[in-house]
Amino acid sequence: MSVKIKSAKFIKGIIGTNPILKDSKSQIAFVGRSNVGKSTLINSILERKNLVKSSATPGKTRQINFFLVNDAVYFVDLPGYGYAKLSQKTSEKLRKLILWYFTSKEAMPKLVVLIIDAKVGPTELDFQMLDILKQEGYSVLVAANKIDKLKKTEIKAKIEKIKSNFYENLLPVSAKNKQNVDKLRQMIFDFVIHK
Ligand SMILES: Nc1nc2c(ncn2[C@@H]2O[C@H](COP(=O)(O)OP(=O)(O)OP(=O)(O)O)[C@@H](O)[C@H]2O)c(=O)[nH]1
Ligand SMILES: [Mg+2]
Repeated sequence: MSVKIKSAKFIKGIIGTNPILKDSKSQIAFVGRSNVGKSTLINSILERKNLVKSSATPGKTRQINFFLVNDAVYFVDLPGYGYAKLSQKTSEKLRKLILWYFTSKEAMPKLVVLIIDAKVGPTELDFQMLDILKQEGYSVLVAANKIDKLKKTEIKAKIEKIKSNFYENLLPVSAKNKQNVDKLRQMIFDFVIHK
């Protein structure tokens, strides 16, 4: 049966240890390079236009934001990594915050959706992120976003290449034109329900 989003609301943004992490509800984490479309993709999955603030200026998400979906699971929007224009101090802070979320054993998301740019392909920082997620033993699903930027004829080859070089469990999507977003939503909820 297909999932319906009955409710989705912002609960809080955290920058360190917090009681919400002890909540029994599962967390689905969304992580990726700054500007890759994490916030836009969450809005598309949740069928909300502006629940999560997305922006043309990268580096805007500075906290780990928790959204409660169907009163059952948290969607967790993390700050992006790798945005060169932030001050050294700010980008180091964000890097540590992301690392803390995945390695402190306080959060332990049930599923991590690692978002990469389908046109750019996986970057060095994406490889590093994937290594950390694997080391920590998380279940990972990679979403290759912005496929609307690729020519129809090049999508297949590009995606196959990313699958073999980077990660097999990958779904090409477009948060902008909603391509495969229903499928991604379904994969996420099937995972939460069955695991
Ligand atoms: N063409 C295209 N643009 C997209 C897509 N998804 C997001 N964008 C655009 O990419 C830019 C960044 O989107 P965000 O959702 O704010 O990206 P983010 O990953 O949350 O960025 P940070 O919070 O800075 O880490 C915005 O201008 C979006 O409109 C997509 O599927 N296709
Ligand atoms: Mg964002």
